[in-house]
Amino acid sequence: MANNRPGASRAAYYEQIARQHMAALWESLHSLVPKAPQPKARPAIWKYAQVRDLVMEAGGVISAEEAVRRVLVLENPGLPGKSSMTPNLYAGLQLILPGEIAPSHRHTQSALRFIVEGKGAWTAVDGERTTMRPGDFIITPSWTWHDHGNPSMEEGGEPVVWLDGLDIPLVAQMDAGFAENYPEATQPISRPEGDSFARFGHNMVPMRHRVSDPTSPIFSYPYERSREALDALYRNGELDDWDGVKLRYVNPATGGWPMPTIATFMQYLPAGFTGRAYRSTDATVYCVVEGTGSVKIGSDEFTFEPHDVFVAPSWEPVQLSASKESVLFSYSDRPVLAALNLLREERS
Ligand code: 1HN
Repeated sequence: MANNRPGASRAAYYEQIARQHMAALWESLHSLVPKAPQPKARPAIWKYAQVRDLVMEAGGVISAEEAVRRVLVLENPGLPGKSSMTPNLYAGLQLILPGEIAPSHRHTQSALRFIVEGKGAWTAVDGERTTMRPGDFIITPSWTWHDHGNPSMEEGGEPVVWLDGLDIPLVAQMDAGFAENYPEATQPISRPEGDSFARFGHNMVPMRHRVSDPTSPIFSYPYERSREALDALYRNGELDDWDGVKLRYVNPATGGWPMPTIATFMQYLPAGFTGRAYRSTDATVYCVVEGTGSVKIGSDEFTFEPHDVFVAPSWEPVQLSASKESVLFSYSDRPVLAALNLLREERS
């Protein structure tokens, strides 16, 4: 005697169960358990030429001190109001002007900085400062104190812009967000600049180092080193049909990812390269370092130039082409997918 009620009374029945905070699974089963990922996030690009002036204008709208972090959030057009680039990851462009300090705080969210434009600003993490240069990749692991600063104009400071990548939506989904402010604007510095790189940045680790931490003991991965490695590999004949020359950043103490929730990569595409299509269940945010080219993501196609940011949602095929030799930085939620046995990839 199933379906023995007219449509109108079925709707009335749904209203009745809703009053008891119940819902009919049979109305949503298909979308709850899709045959393949149905990302709400959309392929999208932020052209730096179109947003740069607005980022710089933010410097006149609010000080770093008042804003705490002067950031324009890059919000995926398919996830409006969610401050999210992908279901798990956040992206934003942060500006710090000469003489400014972004005050010290810490939170359970993990953060990365990828330096887009300008040099000489610093970020302090866990008692050590590191100077920013374009193309550098800097991490702020979960629950580490961090503050940013920029030398004054007289000391040669210039506006610095970087891409922030955080696992904010993931941590929100887990209801695991905690944060606190440091009582002073800047944290005390306990080690000279370069100390962590000297300990861990040269394929060696201190003699009695014990891994006690899932995050990398290196805070800054200088562009110079990554670029040099990609260059040497290309000269040696390395070239993958899908990726060009692609390396992943590593926690030198474990061989794992620099942070437990975010994977980072850098890849080189020679001029004239047309890659084959690739898709995976990790969603990836790209930032163009050098070069020009185009990218097909699902049914969208974008041309890219230096400093552009684009996003490839889960399971959308990605195909990269370079008109000039190009270098792309990227980050994704791959460690999370992998840890949960949800990582799938397809290279076609
Ligand atoms: C944060 O702490 C920073 O430390 C940047 O620079 C962006 C977005 C949301 C929450 C915390 C930073 C952030 C953030």
